[in-house]
Amino acid sequence: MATATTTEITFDELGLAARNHALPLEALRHDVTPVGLHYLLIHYDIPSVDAQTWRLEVGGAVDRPLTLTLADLRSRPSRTVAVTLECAGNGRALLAPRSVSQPWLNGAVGNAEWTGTPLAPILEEAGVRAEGVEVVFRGIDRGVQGDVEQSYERSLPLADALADDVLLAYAVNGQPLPPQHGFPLRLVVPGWYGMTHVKWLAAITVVDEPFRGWQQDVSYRIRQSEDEQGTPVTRIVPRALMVPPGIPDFLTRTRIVEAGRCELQGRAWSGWGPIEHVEVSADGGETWADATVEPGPSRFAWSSWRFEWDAAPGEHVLSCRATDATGRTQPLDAEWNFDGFCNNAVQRVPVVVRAATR
Ligand SMILES: Nc1nc2c(c(=O)[nH]1)N[C@H]1C(S)=C(S)[C@@H](COP(=O)(O)O)O[C@H]1N2
Ligand SMILES: [Mo]
Repeated sequence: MATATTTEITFDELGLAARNHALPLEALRHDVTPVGLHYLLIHYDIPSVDAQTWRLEVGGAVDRPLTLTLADLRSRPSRTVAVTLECAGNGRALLAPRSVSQPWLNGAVGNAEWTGTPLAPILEEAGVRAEGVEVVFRGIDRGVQGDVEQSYERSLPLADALADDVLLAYAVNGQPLPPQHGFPLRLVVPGWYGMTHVKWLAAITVVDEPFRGWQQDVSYRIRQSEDEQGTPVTRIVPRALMVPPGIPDFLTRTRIVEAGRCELQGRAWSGWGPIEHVEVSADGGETWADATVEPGPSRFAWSSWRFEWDAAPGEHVLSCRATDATGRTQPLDAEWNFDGFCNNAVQRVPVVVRAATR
């Protein structure tokens, strides 16, 4: 990935942004994100898959390779779980200098109900051999990235792949997966950044040495320069976002709010531990006060928060900050890295409060 030399967004970035949309922040109001409002990230093209001829191949270092149809998967025990998914590149465009890629501001998130069948029993049926160390998940989609032609592929250490909450999902919010979210089958790994949740799954392969594919070994690593090996991106670091209050200015999205009591609300999540508290600042991060937090329906679904703000006339910058049970929290200023991953610096929402008209 290249680093941008100007602050202006390029046409390449605009093209990516127009294909891969964010969650409109007002949609944080929905407990479960309606499918069309959930963010999207598609590296290459959305495959068009015939469910009749599609098969999932489970193989590699296993005793009994399996070939499964969609009907086979649907006839297995099913589970539905609410999971907050966030792209590891969320916040990338707010870094300076920024890496030239999908230029997310902060809306690359959604909270959906995924239905599928647990992965662990399938791996057990296939019989993972003693030499198996990782499991590689391959999507049908192909493209070129970093000058390398590739299928979209990511791996998980065996222990993480065998975790009880990892699903092979064929439905979202009670409907078959739509093409853009991975029809007919995707991986769901609660708590991990989006790149782990491989869509359009074609093959699951147990390997006897760490996977060195491009999306594993070159990308999705926190590094300060291109030559550095860096450390892998795994679980989601905490973030809180607010429903932008009042009404927006069309172009700048600056919020216009009437003076007086203003109820702020939003969501907060972390892949490392439950959200312990959310704080709100109305002075750009100088002073903070606690919001009321209500946990979500499952461990990896976002929590809700509320805060009564006494809006005084004038210009303000609103921020919110989440802290999880491990003590992880959000910085005021972004922590820069070469590819622009995991930027969970606090949201800044400029608001103009005008004297009440009534
Ligand atoms: N096969 C495949 N799986 C994929 C991707 C992809 O391009 N191809 N993108 C990944 C990334 S980077 C993210 S953030 C999530 C986005 O999931 P969504 O579009 O369903 O929100 O899917 C992941 N799974
Ligand atoms: Mo992503």
